[in-house]
Amino acid sequence: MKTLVVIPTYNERSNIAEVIEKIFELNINGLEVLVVDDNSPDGTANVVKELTGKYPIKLLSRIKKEGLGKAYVDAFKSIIKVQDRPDYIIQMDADLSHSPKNILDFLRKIGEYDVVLGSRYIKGGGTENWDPVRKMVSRFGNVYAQIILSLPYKDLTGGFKCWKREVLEKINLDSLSSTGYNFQIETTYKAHRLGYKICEVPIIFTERKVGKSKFNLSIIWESFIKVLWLRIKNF
Ligand SMILES: Nc1nc2c(ncn2[C@@H]2O[C@H](COP(=O)(O)OP(=O)(O)OP(=O)(O)O)[C@@H](O)[C@H]2O)c(=O)[nH]1
Ligand SMILES: [Mg+2]
Repeated sequence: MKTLVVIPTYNERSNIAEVIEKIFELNINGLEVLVVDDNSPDGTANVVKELTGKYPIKLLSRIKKEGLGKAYVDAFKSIIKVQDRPDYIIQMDADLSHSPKNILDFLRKIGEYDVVLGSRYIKGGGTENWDPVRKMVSRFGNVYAQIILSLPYKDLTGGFKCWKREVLEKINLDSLSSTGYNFQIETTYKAHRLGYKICEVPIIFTERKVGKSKFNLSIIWESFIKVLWLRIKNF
């Protein structure tokens, strides 16, 4: 089975090498990495290029920063287009907030399910070193999306997920409108509506130690509006 770990990056020069090394330390057969970089001014792409001789890594370089959602859509489109397509696609942040070891948990479950969500809000999951405001925003955002969209999953905004390729082929990627983290809610919602089997596995999300957060108010605002819009469109 082939697994592709997709990592979006914007100014992650100080994190990207470590996360890639930790992923390959797991020695998972048939695993490759695709980094989607939005022309990071700090030269993240150069670090990735240097590692391509050592590990099976590909780099998708985008012209400019357009948000996490757009970066993932481009990556997914390029993945399902090629001949030698992966069976499983994992989404993961570059900043070491996601523990590479959880990839093993995802792969254990993905045979039985179509989508596996890394979840901070089920038993065994959690966050480390998050300030109380960030915790509250995340908790509220999840409960809000869960209620408005009638979804049974506890963590809808997380960015550590595993897909069977077929699901990404069935979701109309051009119909996804989220640029920020709402992308995570929107894709899970679409998979759920298509009837795919989704489960959650616990993860501990650790606040980034280096690099700058891209979290901002417009991301919260986008989610608030777009979740309502998704509901209205699908009544
Ligand atoms: N390609 C690309 N990657 C992005 C963009 N925005 C964020 N990312 C990446 O997406 C991942 C998640 O972004 P973060 O800034 O870590 O968001 P967060 O985890 O909610 O916030 P902090 O961990 O508090 O910084 C990281 O790997 C970022 O580098 C973007 O516009 N384009
Ligand atoms: Mg982060």
